[in-house]
Amino acid sequence: MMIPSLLTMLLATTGDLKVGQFGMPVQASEVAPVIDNIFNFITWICIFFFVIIVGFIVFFMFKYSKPPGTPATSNVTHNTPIEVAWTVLPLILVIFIFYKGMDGYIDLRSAPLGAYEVNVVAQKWNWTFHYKNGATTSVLIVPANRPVKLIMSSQDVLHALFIPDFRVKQDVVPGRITTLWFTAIKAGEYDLYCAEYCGQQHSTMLTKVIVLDDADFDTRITEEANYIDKIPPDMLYVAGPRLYMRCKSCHSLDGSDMTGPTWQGLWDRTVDGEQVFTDGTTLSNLMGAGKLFDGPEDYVTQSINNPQQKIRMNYSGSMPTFKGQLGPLEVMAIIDFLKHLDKFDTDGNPLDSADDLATILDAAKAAEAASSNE
Ligand code: HEC
Ligand SMILES: [Cu+2]
Repeated sequence: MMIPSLLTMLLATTGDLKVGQFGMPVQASEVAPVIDNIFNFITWICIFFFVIIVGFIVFFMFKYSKPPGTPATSNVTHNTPIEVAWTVLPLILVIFIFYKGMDGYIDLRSAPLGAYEVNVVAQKWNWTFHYKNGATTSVLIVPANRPVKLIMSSQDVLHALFIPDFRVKQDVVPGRITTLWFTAIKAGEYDLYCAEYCGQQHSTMLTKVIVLDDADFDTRITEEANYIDKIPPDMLYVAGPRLYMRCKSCHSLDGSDMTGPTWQGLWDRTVDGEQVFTDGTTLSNLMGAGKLFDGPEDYVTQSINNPQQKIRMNYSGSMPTFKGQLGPLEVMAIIDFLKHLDKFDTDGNPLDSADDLATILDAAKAAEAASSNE
């Protein structure tokens, strides 16, 4: 019947979720079909009038074609019924479209009371999601079939949070709080993008929304809140790859220069105090008891919490602060990761499976379950 919907049906991959017409992705939120209906309605009106108008143009082109040189014969003045029809009918259509659009928009703007709230911080070039129980993640984890409200702000420039499968998008503006809400209807993984060009690595602001059923959600979010406490203290570096997700748009592990200096060899350089700063000072002269930096650990900590304090020669001061976003234990884990980079490949994957965070957390969970069963 309809070619576009047939095509999207053939391309559909996600279980029993309905796929939108005209190449739209799956409808994975409550509001998605509402948005699609009005979008489809407008598109079908366009197709309808396009076919009629272009059809008549082509038809008349042949029907009234005359040999060159024939004098024009038309003496049409005006036709009141036709003019009233082409004014009133579109007016009704447009008012209807406005009404549907406004109605949906008002719904989209006001989250229902009791929605599950997640605070969102956008910065160049990643997302951080903060939950009520203290958990912080770089993917958005939400419960299914329950309204979720995102309370969003930006640390630097204009970003926009966009979840195509949910049909929601909202600008994230520095110095302002914007909100967005949705109800996801099915457990699964969906893409989340930044939809506002926000600088060189804009395209890396791509992450996932993980929708979980209620019980799974509660367990997962509790685990997220205290995952770092579950890591044996002498192995904090295993949290490195996970934390590095927030840094990798600017820092490489393979020695290549990006917006920021590579982390390869960073620890050794820092211990030796080799770094030279834009004001001409050198780290070795600034480090030691009573000086600006207490030692290499303190230098890295201050570089994370107050990056503008000393800026490395030949780099810009474009690193955002992570103060308040990374807890003390997380900063320690990053330092430990820098000390143990030899245990990881240049993408940040552990070389030895014993250093895999997920494995360690699973083991900790199993041990906990075993001890509570006794
Ligand atoms: C938007 C890009 C960007 C992001 C994201 C970023 N940094 Fe940086 N970082 C820089 C730049 C640029 C510098 C060099 C200028 C300076 O010293 O502030 C830098 C410098 C550093 C330094 C000092 C490096 C040295 O060689 O002395 C450390 C440590 C550091 N960053 C850690 C982090 C950590 C940890 C994260 C993630 C939690 C992170 N950065 C995320 C851009 C970034
Ligand atoms: Cu962005």
